[in-house]
Amino acid sequence: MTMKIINPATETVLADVELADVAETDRAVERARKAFPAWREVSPGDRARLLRRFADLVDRHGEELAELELANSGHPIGNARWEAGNVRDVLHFYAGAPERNHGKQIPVPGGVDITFAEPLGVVGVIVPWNFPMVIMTWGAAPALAAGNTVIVKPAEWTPLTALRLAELALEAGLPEGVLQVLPGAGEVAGARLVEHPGVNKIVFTGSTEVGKRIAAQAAEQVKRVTLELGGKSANVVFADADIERAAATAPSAVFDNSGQDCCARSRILVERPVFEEFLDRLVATVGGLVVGDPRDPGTALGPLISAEHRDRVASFVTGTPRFQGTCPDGKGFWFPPTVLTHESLDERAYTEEIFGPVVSVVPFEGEAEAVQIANDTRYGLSGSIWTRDVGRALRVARAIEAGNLSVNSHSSVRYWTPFGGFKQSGLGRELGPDALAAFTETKNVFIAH
Ligand code: TXE
Repeated sequence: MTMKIINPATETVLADVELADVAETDRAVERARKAFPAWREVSPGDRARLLRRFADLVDRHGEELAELELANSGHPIGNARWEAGNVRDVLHFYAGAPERNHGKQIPVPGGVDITFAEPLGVVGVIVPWNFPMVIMTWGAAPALAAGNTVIVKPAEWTPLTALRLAELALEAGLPEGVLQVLPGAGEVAGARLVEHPGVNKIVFTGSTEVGKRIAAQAAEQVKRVTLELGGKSANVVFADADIERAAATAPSAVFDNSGQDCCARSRILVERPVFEEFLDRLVATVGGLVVGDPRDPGTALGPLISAEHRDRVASFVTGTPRFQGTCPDGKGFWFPPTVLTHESLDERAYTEEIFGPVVSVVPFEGEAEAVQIANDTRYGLSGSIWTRDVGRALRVARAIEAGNLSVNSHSSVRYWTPFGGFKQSGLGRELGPDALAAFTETKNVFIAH
């Protein structure tokens, strides 16, 4: 079976991509298993060099990768360039790991006790369509650095940058079978990777619903999983904050990538005395956002990934929005940036992850209520706190149940710091030095004198 890959801004067909069936998935696992013993024995220096060479090739082909992502995913060119740079940086960061992935020697009586960090074997990385090359690399780079072989299953809609990265990996000299990209349907190739006993770990980024199913299936074999799931993060603005800056930056925190971002701060909680002022400023900023051709450097929002997704996003906007911007007519899966206020916090648009350019703005009274509303969700991925009071910033940051918080900023992704969710937003952490531990098994060996 093949799948037509569509440019979401123009609806033109970019490619026909073959989808792997169960037999092809099994062959990929066999290749990965075969490549594993030699890959784990590659000396740390050589493994580091290969990953650096891969990173250098990504750097050299950065513009090409950015343009490919722009075409396949509709990301504005500036964002797509950032993504290509992030892939390079993450590869460089983990290229530094093999030479530093030391075990431990712990003093014990009667002998020597050594702790090894062993690679797991074959790692399946199941990737969503919102940041295809970035999320692939967050899983693949530390897994490879730790000595595992990797099979990436990109999302059905967005396999093109992943396939190009696989070619660059081969060109860099990674041995055949060490990094494979296997386009396929989630329920076929994805599900097979999860159930295949030859796959030792699954890294999954996607919806909470599929993530739960994967965790349950993996549990049957006690297969290791890392899960990055949905979010409905809060951006909490206190009355003492720099309101002008908070309102000017809030839109990018939710509308970046047209809201198709698990870290999107899609609930803005504003302290009552500044609620109206904040809302007016927010609407003014949102009104100035350009939605359109992703090739234009002035574009803030590109299209959504597909017609189905656009219709799903639209289904959340039922009443009259407080504000709705404009977007192109005609071809392309467009949706305008939309600001909602709510009569009741039980409304679906407020409680569920929309994954589109729609933001809810809600008033609160005082610190305790801010924390209560922020935590009143099954999710816990990210969030922002705006205040000039350092004590309050720390109290609220400690009280919010989320993995990545920022104070007077919306920055939550740096490749050298840990990233991941509380509650139903995920399990385990990616990025940073700790991610390596997610791709190794600790083994302790005692040798008697
Ligand atoms: O995700 P899926 P979808 C959220 C967001 C979005 C919603 C649906 O709210 O609107 O999920 O998106 C593969 N076994 N996020 O339907 O289905 C699938 O092929 C194994 C948040 O696209 O979870 C794809 O590669 N794999 C999120 C990947 O899982 C399976 C990013 C994600 O697809 C599978 C994306 C199965 N049974 C969506 N079923 C985030 N955390 O950023 C599907 N897949």
